[in-house]
Amino acid sequence: MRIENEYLSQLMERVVRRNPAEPEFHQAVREVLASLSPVVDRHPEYIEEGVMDCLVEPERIIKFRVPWEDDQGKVHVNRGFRVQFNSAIGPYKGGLRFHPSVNEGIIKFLGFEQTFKNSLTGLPIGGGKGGADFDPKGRSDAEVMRFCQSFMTELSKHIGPDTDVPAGDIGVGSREIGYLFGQYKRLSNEFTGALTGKGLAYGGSLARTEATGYGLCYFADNMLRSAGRSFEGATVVVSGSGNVAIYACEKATDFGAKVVAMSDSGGYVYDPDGIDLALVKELKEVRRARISAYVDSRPRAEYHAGCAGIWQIPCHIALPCATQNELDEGAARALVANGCYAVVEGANMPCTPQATEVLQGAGVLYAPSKAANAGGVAVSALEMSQNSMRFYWDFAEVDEHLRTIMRDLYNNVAAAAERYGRPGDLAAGANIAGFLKVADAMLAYGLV
Ligand code: NDP
Ligand code: 2IT
Repeated sequence: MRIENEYLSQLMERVVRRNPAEPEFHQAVREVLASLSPVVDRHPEYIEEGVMDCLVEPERIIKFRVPWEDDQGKVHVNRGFRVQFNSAIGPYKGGLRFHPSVNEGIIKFLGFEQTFKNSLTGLPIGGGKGGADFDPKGRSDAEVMRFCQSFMTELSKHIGPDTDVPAGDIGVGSREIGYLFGQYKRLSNEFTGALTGKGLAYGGSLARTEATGYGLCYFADNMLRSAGRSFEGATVVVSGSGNVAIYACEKATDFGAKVVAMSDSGGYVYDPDGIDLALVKELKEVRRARISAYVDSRPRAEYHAGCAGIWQIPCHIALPCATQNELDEGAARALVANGCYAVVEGANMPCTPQATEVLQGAGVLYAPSKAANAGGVAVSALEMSQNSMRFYWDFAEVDEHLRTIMRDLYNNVAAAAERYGRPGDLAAGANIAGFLKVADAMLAYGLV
């Protein structure tokens, strides 16, 4: 991906040099800088005032040891991170990921993306991300609790309702948030909204569980309609079977689509009759089982080991909702060849740059993650509002806010693309619109 502006191109070289061995971070920064060339050409003050240099450097990185004891009394030591990327427009906000693949570069890419995503929601939240290289798979509840308590013992020193408000991401769902919040409350001796995604019994918001997947489909619905299409009657493939994938499947089905495939890191299921979502929820949310168990109760469905094959299934709309770089160039070519007309990113950065190029080159409607999956963090911000008010809205009210936020977000992104000479390029539009608000706040502060 070429960065036209000379200064930004050199800045990119510095980013690569100063952050060695962090390919995901380089990928995320390059993609943003490539679309900001027309902006800085028109507004050189963003370069002259140091905004661009500050933007690619996290305000703070916290890195810590997380010792914990398993059920046999054996001690394990994991690595914990919190990257507080940018607080120009609000307290740092973003999820925590527990997965063995987590490292500083991954958290930096996620924190960088989060800054623009949070700006796009229109709500007052800055960008942050955290996590640990801990693998919750196969661990007992007691082990997960001890890990979360140890993790929060350090993290609690750095967060707070007006400073930094973490939430869930891969491997961090309602169980983990419960343990983390319980420990935060105990250490701080305060009941404040320092985390979101909380359970409904202790300060959570209705519709937060559904928000990322529902918001994804609300965004997609706006995008599809503007192109004279809709979910109605469409065949959809969803990768992943976690929080985002499940509620994307639910809303796409509500909108009249048939979802025929879902996956996990072991493989994918193809169900020609349409995915039985109640069964997926039972397997994933209750039993924490593998997706392969789906075919035990659905004899017409097929299980295939390995994730990549899911993109070979013919579909009209693809919703990658598992992880970064899960959809590569070959997968994009297969989607195009099979008549896919929309790819809407539920996961963060699920398409490789080459895949995005193939999709956009073929005229596929492409919705980048920082716009399309912003519904989750948007409802997290609404959870913060409700916590501050010490009040709750009902499901319909939160859902209505979410619909409005995703509609406005789509319009804002499409308009920014148009304004900067890239009509229809929602990836450029998202980068530009997300950037402008953050950059103008940074300009207003002077050098900080
Ligand atoms: P979950 O942990 O609930 O689910 C993750 C799903 O993706 C699981 O099915 C998991 O399979 C699969 N997966 C994870 N890693 C890999 C991998 N390396 N290869 C293949 N499959 C993998 O996470 P979420 O649903 O919350 O998150 C999914 C994506 O959405 C992530 O990119 C996340 O950053 C993004 N996101 C999440 C938001 C949220 O509110 N939760 C908001 C916005 C974006 P397995 O169980 O086998 O590991
Ligand atoms: O990537 C994301 O936007 C999230 N994991 C949700 C973050 C949040 O603070 O709700």
